[in-house]
Amino acid sequence: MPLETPARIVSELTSRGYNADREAVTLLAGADDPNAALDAVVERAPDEALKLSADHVERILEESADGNGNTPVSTGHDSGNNSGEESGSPGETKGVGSGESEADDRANEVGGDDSDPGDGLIDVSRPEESVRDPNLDARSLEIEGDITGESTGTGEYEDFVSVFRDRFKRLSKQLRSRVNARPTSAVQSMPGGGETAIVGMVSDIRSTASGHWLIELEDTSGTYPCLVMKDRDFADAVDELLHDEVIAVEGTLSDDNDDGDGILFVDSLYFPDVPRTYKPSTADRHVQAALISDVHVGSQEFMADAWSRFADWLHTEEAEHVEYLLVAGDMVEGVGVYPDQDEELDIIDIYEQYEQFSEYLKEVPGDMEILMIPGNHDAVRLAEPQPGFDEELRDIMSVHDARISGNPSTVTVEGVDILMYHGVSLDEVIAELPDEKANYDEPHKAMYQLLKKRHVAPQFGGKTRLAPEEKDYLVMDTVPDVFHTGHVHKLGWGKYHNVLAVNSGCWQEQTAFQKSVNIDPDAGFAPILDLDTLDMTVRQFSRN
Ligand code: D5M
Ligand code: FE
Ligand code: ZN
Repeated sequence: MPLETPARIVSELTSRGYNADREAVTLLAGADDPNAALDAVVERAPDEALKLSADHVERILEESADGNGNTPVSTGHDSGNNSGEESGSPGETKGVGSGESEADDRANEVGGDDSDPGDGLIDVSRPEESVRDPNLDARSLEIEGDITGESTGTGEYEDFVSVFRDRFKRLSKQLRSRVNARPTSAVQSMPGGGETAIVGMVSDIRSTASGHWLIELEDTSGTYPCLVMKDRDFADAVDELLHDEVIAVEGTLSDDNDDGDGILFVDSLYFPDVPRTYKPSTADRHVQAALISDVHVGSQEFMADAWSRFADWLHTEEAEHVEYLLVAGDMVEGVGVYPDQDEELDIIDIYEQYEQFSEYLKEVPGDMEILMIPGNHDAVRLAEPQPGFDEELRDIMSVHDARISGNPSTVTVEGVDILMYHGVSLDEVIAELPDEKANYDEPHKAMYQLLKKRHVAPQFGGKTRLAPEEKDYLVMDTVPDVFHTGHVHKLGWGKYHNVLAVNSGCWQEQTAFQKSVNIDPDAGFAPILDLDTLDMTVRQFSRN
């Protein structure tokens, strides 16, 4: 097998039972004959060594250059060896500024910038410069809100009651500080014409014959009908409502209220929302994270070349600060996820799919901190929250000590809270809301809606399956600094009340189904996040 790229060298070394530090890999990639160099290096590795050092590689290369070794290997000083097919030149897109507007959208600015010289190319003539020297002590990655091992749900009716009670309790707490709400049972006996507020879960939304909106709000004591007149300036907020989300309304009770069939005329409507003044936390040093998802290994449309170019780029000096890799689900294509999916499978066994995924993961630099959560194609329960993979799959994916957590999870990376959620509910938000509020071309706008509702999957009973648990893992108790999703296979990012929302695209070309419904995926891009500034750069590894 040809060994022109660092990624292939890493994978070859791993298959022979070795890891190597980044500098060692770069040196091998720059050798005149990387195959021979690798053989020599492995053959003469110290007995106890599991990780090959740059010193060791350098020694072997020098010896052979001196004529002492019997294999013709040396560091290359021309660019002939390493600029083969696989070393692409990823385009860089414009970064997102730290705009203060509510929706600082920068979607669809992606496009390869071919004039960017040497972008992503491994410069074999200066191998020592493409060496990274990560400060491992400065790293930190903590996980919160992980359902894995905590699931108590039995699927019984009582569990649905408790999960909805918990959702209501926690989201109503966020709203109660803003309105002076009374329970619906108390509102019922208030005199007509009075003012009050209600915090409730949306149980029904209907338009009336005259074009007004009737919203039924439910709390733990009952339900109450609330009327939003069509000419009110907040009437278009009704378009954003989903069933089962928790909101607050303030208004005036109808004159006949204490007759028993009163109604609240709504004067204002509140979402739990993110405060406009929210100040995200940032890392104390310049360090970056690659936010990706939807790799779909095992699918005939998985883009192996783009992936390898991405992995190669991670080995370059340009990527030396990319120390974290966060994967928001759909590692593999899975089996039986959608009708007729098997016709497009490259690997039909789910375990083999994970084994192959793991091979691709090996191409990534060994020093990176990796965190993965499952998606709807992965081999865990479909209902959310999804626990992280079982032991058998963890074993298969143990490459580079990757960490695994449930969907959703909040991961705090050097002080930055990143809420990772695969994103199945985005399909629902996009289907239910008007186009300008949520659409596939601007997936971050649908994410803004989830932030506004402070819940990653508000609506029950639609596309998103919910597993009833004692507590609702899908509520956003605290505001994340970054919200990272995938699933819709579209790239888009922007800031909502200073929170960066990123949907990360995919590594799978358009499938037959996607073609039939006109989904045009953004495939082969890697959004790179500066953890110290929360600025974003998107790199393209696909060729178009
Ligand atoms: O889903 C990728 C995107 O495509 C996501 O928006 C759902 C949609 N999708 C893909 N296949 C189907 C089928 N067969 N029915 C409905 N929606 C579909 P992913 O789950 O990552 O493949
Ligand atoms: Fe996917
Ligand atoms: Zn998905």
